[in-house]
Amino acid sequence: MDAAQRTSRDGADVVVDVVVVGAGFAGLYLVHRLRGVGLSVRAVEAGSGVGGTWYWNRYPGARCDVESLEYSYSFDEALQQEWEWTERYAGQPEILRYLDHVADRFDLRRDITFDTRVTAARFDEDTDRWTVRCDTGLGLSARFVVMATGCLSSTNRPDVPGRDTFRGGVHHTGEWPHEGVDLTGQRVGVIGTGSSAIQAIPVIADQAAELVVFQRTANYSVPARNAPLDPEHVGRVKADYAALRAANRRMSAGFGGWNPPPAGGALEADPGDRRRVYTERWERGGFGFLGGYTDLLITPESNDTAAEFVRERIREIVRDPAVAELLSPRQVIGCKRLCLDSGYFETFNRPHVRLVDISGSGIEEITPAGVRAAGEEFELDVIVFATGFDAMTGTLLKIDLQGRDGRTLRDEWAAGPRTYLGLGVPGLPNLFIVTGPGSPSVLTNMVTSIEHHVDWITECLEHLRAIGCTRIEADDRAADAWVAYVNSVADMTLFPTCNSWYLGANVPGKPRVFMPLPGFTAYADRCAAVAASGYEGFVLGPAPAG
Ligand code: NA7
Repeated sequence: MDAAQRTSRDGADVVVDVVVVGAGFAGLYLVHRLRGVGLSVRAVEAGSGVGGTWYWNRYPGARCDVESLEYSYSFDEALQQEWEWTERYAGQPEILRYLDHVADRFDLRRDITFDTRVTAARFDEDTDRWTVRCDTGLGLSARFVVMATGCLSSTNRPDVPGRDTFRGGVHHTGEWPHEGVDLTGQRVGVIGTGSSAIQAIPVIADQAAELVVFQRTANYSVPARNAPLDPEHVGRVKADYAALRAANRRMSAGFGGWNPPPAGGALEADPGDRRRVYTERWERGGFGFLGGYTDLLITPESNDTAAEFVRERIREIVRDPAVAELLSPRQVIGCKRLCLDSGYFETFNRPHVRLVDISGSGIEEITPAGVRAAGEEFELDVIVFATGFDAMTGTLLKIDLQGRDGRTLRDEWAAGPRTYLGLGVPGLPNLFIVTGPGSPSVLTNMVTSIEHHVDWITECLEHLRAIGCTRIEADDRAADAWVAYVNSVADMTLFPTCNSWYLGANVPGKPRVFMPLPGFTAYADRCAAVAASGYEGFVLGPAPAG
């Protein structure tokens, strides 16, 4: 039965089987997939269009750091054959065009409500249904809610003294004005040197009269070597696209199935061979740099061989030795997400670009005229906050989610996110999270993880329908065991050794918990085993009486 034909429940404007929150890569595929198995679905999206991350992140130079032939849906052979990516790494406008195309091609927009933000949802134990409330007053009733809210969708705007006194323009990379910002001839300050800043800085430097970069922590970056795609390479991939997708699903990060395999442990190789491996991978560009050896994220001494190789390249590229030294990261390489760049370090050789070390006392103050830092005042016309996101949990916790017995997500996660498989939360029945904390998520090619989760959730809902169940909930003990497992895996790696957003360390007061689970393949096998066992670790409930 079509959603619109149903009688309203509890005064809800929309009554469906499933409410999906968000219309990015995950939300779009959910609408398509759930519809395909005969479930009625409504997606609610805060933006005026589809795209999620790629709708909001329009800063200069915004580009994906996973190759376009891999960072794309695999669920439809005709789609992946017909879409023509132009570059090795797609820029934001091209990815948004792709997602618009997907929305049109599969007629998804008719089941998406735009310009509407979900503010609250409450589970009714008598009916096993959620009531969902939105900022526009829209109310929805659904058996299931799927949070396709993205991992990097709540911006982190540090509470710097005087932040609102600045007379010029202030923009965050993650909420960049859609009409663009003309930085020609402007004095621009960029706060932050994460992935967004590293992509934006060379492009901003081309436009600005002066560029001041405020760096709290130096970051590793390897060349992207972005270029137009070679038609022969595309032809070879498309001749057997399924093989690449299958190979990627057996990779621990869900991509890179075409890269040469690692050459064993880094310390087992002699220094000459190691240098050759790093040089080849540096020249090829991309994340494959960290795939040279198996132990780079396990053994500190191995990691340091790769880290030192990058520091050498920085010293080679940057002419001023003092600036090169400041740009040279000291933490474990790969501990914070590795960045890919197009001329980042080279930009600091330009006479109008200045690097300011704020590792000591941070940004001291924002004044009407600019920024005070490192004991100096910098007069600026525009300040760019490239300060990242309240990652993985921020957006979920902004929504007032209340499950059974008054249990709320905010209470459940007060000490850090607690999920089972990253998919379900105890106390919140019939609610699923796509690429949630406790799943490989941001450590992988997001599209691989999204497709995996959407398929798993869809098959789960089909199963519940087949056996006549109206309720599924992650078991408390299963969630505790899962959190312990995620921590134990993370503790085997070097990930917990630095202040990354994976740990929530970038947001003051956020519980310090390593949120994603390293290793896509083992995780996918575990999810398959859980499904095959009849959803072990979840409690399945019968239909409520009446
Ligand atoms: P990131 O990677 O979180 O980077 C944010 C940057 O902003 C980073 O250099 C931070 O320094 C810096 N930062 C954050 N807060 C402050 C304050 N208060 N003062 C000064 N500097 C600050 O976000 P991005 O948007 O670049 O990238 C996010 C992901 O998007 C990326 O990993 C890819 O997956 C795509 P810090 O290192 O914390 O000292």
